[in-house]
Amino acid sequence: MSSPSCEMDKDWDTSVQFLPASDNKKLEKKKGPGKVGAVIGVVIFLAVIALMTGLLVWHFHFRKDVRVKRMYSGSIRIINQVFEDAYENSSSSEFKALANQVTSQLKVIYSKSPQLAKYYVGSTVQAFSEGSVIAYYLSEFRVPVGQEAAVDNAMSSMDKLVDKARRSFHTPGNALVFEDVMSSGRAKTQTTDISLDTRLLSTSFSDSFKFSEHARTDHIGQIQSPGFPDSPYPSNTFLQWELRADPNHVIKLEFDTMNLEANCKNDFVKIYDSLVAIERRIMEELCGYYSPSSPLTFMSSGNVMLVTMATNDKKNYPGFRAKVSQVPRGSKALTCNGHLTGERGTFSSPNFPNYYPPQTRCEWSITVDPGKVVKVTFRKFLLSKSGLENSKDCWKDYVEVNGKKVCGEQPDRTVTETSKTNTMSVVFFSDASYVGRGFDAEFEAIDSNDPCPDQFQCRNQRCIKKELQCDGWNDCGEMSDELNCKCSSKDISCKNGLCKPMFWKCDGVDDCGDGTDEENCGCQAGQMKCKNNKCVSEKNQCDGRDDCGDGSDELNCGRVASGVTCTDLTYRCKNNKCISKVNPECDGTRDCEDGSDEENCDCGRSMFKTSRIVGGQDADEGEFPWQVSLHVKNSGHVCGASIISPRWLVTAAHCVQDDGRTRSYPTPTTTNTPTTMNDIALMELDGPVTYSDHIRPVCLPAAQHDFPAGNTVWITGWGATREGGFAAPVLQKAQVRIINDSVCNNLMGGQITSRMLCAGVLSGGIDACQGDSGGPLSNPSGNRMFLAGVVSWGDGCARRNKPGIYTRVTKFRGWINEKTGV
Ligand code: 4AZ
Repeated sequence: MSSPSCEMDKDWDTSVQFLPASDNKKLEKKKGPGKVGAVIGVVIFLAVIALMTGLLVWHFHFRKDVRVKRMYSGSIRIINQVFEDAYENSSSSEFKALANQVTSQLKVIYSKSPQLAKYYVGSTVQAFSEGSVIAYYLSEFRVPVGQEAAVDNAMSSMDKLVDKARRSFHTPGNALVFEDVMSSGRAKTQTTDISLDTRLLSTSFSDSFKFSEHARTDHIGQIQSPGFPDSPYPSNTFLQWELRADPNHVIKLEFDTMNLEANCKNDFVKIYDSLVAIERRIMEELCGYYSPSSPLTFMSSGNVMLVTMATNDKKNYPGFRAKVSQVPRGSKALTCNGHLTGERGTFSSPNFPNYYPPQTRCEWSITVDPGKVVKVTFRKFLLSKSGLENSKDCWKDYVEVNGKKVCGEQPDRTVTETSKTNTMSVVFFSDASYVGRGFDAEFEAIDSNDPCPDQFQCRNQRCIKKELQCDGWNDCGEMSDELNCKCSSKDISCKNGLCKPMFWKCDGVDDCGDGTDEENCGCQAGQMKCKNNKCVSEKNQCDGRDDCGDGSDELNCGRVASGVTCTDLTYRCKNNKCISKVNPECDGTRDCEDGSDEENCDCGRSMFKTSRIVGGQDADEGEFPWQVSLHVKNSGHVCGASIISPRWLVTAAHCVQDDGRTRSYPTPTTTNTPTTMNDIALMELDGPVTYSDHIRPVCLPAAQHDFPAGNTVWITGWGATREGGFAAPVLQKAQVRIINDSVCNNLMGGQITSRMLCAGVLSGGIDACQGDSGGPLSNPSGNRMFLAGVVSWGDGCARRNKPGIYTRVTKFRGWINEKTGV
């Protein structure tokens, strides 16, 4: 192999150029140096020297002074002071006197570290709380660029500095005695930035406010964002709420509304298990929308809590409101240790299904009859997701069963453990930051020789009904129930060894994964299949005659035939002539003579390039700009809808019917009694919306628009993320496929009409759910999205063999046009 330098030599050889003789003369001419040339040379030389000197002076003299502001927050326990009520008021003389003492002692502490002493600017005490007295402070440093890590390190060993200062003090009699120092220094395992949230440092807030609330036993306090509920919260503002409880109590913070901008980079609320914003003590960061029907309650570990809110540009969101109360330490909601016995039982993390408090350890010991073993199944497992990068280590919050740690969020009933003896211990641990909703578990005594009586045992120890083995569905979650199967006569034997239900054969979707179920579907060699399932000779295709009887053999024939006979499948131009192209509208090609297929095409596009729903993921901001959240006063989000024009929305009829429970619905234009039949409604807005990057209409399909089975479509919404579950705070998106009408009708017990459209993933797990109703089923076509359906109903959510049912928009295209002009 040749080395790079050899190759370069070779290149050099080939690139040498010899000047022609005429140029030689020119060179000789230039060679004659004039005086002017010499002067210019000297001037340039001096200029270069001066420039370099300047650079060196700047580098050594000034550059070292380029410093960055670094803020650290911390708390310190003062054990030789007794808390006084006046310490809660930062303008009291008692507060000021103690704060002065703390800051001057902090200065001494920082002077014990060379790195800190050099760059220290000053400290301010933010608050005090009981216990004996805890001081919460902010310290500012001006650190030369490049020295940040050294200062972070020094800060992370604050406790050692406090010791050093204590030992070397000529301690005056009245000096404060510090213990439990906690600065926002970097813990060894911590990966987040240790100084304050950089969003706070980079934003210039035009206003900042601080509020205090002391919870009392016989009183429920309330905090809320400014203006709530009558006006949107202010822009470019930083707010803090200091919450305190009596000694030996913890704080319960219960949000009844949380409705902020969806992007946490812009507006956010943070909850801390401290009185200062120490990132190591953050419990949760909230933004976006939380349904009032899903509980959002937090508990502190001590008797203080801090809520902060930061907003940037004006965006008009309502904000939040929360109740503040105190709960005695050791009360029933918080105790979690226990000895459990019996044949079966349940237990859950403290405060479930609400957020568990930080810094909690619980241990349950379960004992069943001798000779039996214990099996624990976690029905819900929702531990904090933070720190999951190293999920194997579970170094933050975890559950430990028989010495095996599990952490993060896990699907329902997928975490199960069986003991080897008749006892089992379960430990729950939450560390100092980030909390989750916790877990809910059941245990039972089982016979170790027959762990799944009359059932099939999966490799992951789950027990499933015997009938579910080899039925084409992945019931175990790891496919062990679908391996080594002999398919029954009711099944398709896929070449790859899987068995799939026979009704999936020839439905236009590759269910086996290897195409077996879509082979030999109907027509003989040399024939084509019409849309109405008739077989006609391939020679009849595009011969100008309707051989199928539904015109499907004359569609998409290369050149667009204009003025063809109009059928249910042809597109009708404005001039009433029909064309043979399938879905010609807004595809960028003018197909109608009058160009009407390309009119009104400013729709169905998001302005951003981007790469509740059950089984979905967060949508990007502006990805589905036609998605609307319909709110009912005091109940928040109830349904989805889609923008079709500046004045009109399409939603589901059942979203706007007044059933007596939910009041104040706007009067809609519905087609009929709003049941699952004709489940579509139009809503006219008071005034037109202004389109923006985040607000745009979806394309309405022509009445003849074809959405064939197998097409991939998007479902979006803020509905429940599992059947019977909670609404999603961030718009969810998921991809599903359109399902063949007759397959769907069989699956849904004959309830499907031609005005409905089915979409889903038949193996279950992805679907629209409660709260998604009225929202769009968006079908991508070219670079636009068309509104194929309106979320309508289903048999539960994401159940296998139970697709979601949508109102088929094409069937209502004429009605929509008649009512709205769109
Ligand atoms: C509902 O209740 C609902 N799985 C919407 C869609 C589906 C089920 C229920 C489809 O709004």
